[in-house]
Amino acid sequence: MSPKTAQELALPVGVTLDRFIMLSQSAFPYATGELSQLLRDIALAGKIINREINRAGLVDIAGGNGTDNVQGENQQKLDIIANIRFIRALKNGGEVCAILSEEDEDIIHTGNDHGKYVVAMDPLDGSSNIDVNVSIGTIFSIYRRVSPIDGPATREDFLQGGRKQVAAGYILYGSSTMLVYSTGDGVNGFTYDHSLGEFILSHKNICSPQNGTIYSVNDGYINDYPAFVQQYLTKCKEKSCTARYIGSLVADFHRNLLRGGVYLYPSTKKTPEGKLRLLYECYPLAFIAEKSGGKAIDGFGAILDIIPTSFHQRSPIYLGSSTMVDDVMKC
Ligand code: FDP
Repeated sequence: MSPKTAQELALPVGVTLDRFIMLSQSAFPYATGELSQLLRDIALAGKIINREINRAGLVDIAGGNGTDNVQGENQQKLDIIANIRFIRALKNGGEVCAILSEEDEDIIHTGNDHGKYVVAMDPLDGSSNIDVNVSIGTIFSIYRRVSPIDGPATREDFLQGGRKQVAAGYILYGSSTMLVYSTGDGVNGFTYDHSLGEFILSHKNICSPQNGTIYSVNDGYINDYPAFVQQYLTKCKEKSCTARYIGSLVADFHRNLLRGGVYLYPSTKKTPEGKLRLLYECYPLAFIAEKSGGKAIDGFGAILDIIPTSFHQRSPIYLGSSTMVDDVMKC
């Protein structure tokens, strides 16, 4: 066996998230560093939640808490923990004046009225998968506030519309933990290295495949879907496309983003407005989809063009590879 070179013995670790954020910021001479700090705060919260999730089977933090959230859904203990962890990290960071969370009815004021940003988030998405050790995620969306600095944040800060997001992303707690985000200029993915406690750039400039073969939908509700969706799904089956549905939005979206595919959550008879929440599920993932070259629609037009009217409003969504989303639209 030939001896390894010094380079082979000590392979570079790669670019850490911190370094990447710093390098990206230096490309904008007038950047103040506040958005950079905010992204670091989100990464920190993600690391803490990752730790909690990893020991969920060992300590009493798995399972339902016996309470309902604002949507009337059963809260899992980890939903509550993730919510608290995120709010605390964003409050301590100081850049965010207010937060909107899936778990809370109204705006959460952080007390940092000088903060320029507001964050809408789903701290732990796919909660029905927590107990069975299946991938779950965090989704976040960042806006520059429109209300005057040094006063309290207002509804308008959160109801600006998806095109006004300055950054968005998700953290996937899967076979490895990944942070994927965009500040509008490309989409980048970072894998968490537990031993270093750092997110390392692993997926540079992610480009959504233009087409794919995967369709992700809850097939059990097919009879409740609108006719055009039933028609599209019949076509997928005729073409022997691959059905993949984890039932965890971040995981399903992430797989399709890397492999090529479409995720569908249409309106149903039970949920005529769709199930997924516009502000902290649809907008951020639509932002990532578009910035990576994919598409996201509600069946009529782009998700990002929907004018929001309330914090917890829902929307049908079809998102992923552009050709596949176009095909849904054609139906
Ligand atoms: P969950 O209810 O487990 O939180 O956002 C809600 C969500 O999960 C998505 O993550 C997931 O894609 C979808 O709902 C699953 O809904 P169905 O069980 O109705 O398919």
